[in-house]
Amino acid sequence: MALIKEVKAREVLDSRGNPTVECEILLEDGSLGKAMVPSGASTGAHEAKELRDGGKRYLGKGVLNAVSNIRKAIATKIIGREAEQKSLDAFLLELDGTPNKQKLGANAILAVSLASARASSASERLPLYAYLQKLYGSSSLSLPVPFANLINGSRHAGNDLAFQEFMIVPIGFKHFGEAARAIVEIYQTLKASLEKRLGRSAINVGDEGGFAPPLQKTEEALETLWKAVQEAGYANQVKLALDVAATSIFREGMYFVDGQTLSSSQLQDFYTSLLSKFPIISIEDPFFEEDFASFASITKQFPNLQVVADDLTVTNVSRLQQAIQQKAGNCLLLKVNQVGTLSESLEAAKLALQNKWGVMVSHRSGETEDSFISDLAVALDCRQIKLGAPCRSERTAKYNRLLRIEEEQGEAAKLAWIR
Ligand code: 2PG
Ligand code: MG
Repeated sequence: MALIKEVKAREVLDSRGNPTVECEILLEDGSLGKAMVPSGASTGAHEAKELRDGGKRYLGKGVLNAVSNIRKAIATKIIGREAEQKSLDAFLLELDGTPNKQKLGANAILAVSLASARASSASERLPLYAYLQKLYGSSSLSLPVPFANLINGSRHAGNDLAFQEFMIVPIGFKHFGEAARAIVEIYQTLKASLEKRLGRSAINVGDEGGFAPPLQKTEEALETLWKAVQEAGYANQVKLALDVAATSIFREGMYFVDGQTLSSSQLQDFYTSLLSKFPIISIEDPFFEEDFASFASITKQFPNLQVVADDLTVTNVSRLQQAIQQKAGNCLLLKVNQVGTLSESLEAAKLALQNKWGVMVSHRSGETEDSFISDLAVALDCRQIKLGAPCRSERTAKYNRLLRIEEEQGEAAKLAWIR
């Protein structure tokens, strides 16, 4: 295994125009790896700490301290070490020494962790997904079913929708390319129908490239979305999914939805009614991030529903263990920057899959052109990825990477749905 020769870091910009960290690692055999770190808006309280500079520069959002931590505290200690992922990540944790990576910053640590993985894949002359597959130890690869967020609400948009993400899930296809095509055709059909009905301002897009129309009610958004699916001719091959991001609508024990104030059991009734009207197969973060009991209740009530834990579990093994024990959900949302190293993300995925939970690899609302997560989803063989609308380059970067992987895999490429 090659030794680390050089480590560079810099401040670059993410898709919301905020600074983020980029790291480059050069190995002694000449292999180079580069990675950029994403950033959330509806972040979970238990996520690893993203270090921001504060002060006036970039309205407090600069990441020069994180960059300097890579250049000084980290680079000096890892140059000359082997780029072996597990031991490197463990060493980074040790260097930081805090439970939530607040000393060096999860953004600094993750940039190094991912850049090193890329450098190692180059060193082994493997495509990133094949290197990650080896690292993770999965016996097969697959192209993931893309969860495409076509209507944005809540903290990702300037409209009044209470729920954050209204997604389509193309489950009836053999190839990723066909699924991507269906998503695009539905997206364009939705665009035309929104413009016709609500005017041009309805086709402005939110943070994840989905439309942010001036709709108020959850049902209205679902109806509009489902009509577009039907109109585009895909009703038999496409289902719907939600990310409620319920912590964003939770205050003092109650949920604020569509002009109503709901208790958790009333919110569960609301989901029951939505499930009876629309072909929804997956709901993410249906309740507040500490409410394991309500997650367990909805998981029990709807055995065929995928209940995805995001802010609840934050890609963290001990939070996930708690959720598994309490049967609070049945699918882990996996976001590498929630936990801050590649190795910890892989451990979380392993724990989920061993316990018959699903795993959905996910982007963040603040993204970059880095498509690492596409390779990761293929490598884990987890069969699901959340990557926003097929619009805006930080989103299409992930779709396009998957299209390239599918081409590279040829006949061996398979797109499969698990539930
Ligand atoms: C989520 C994500 C990504 P954010 O809640 O799942 O869609 O949003 O990155 O803002 O946390
Ligand atoms: Mg979420």
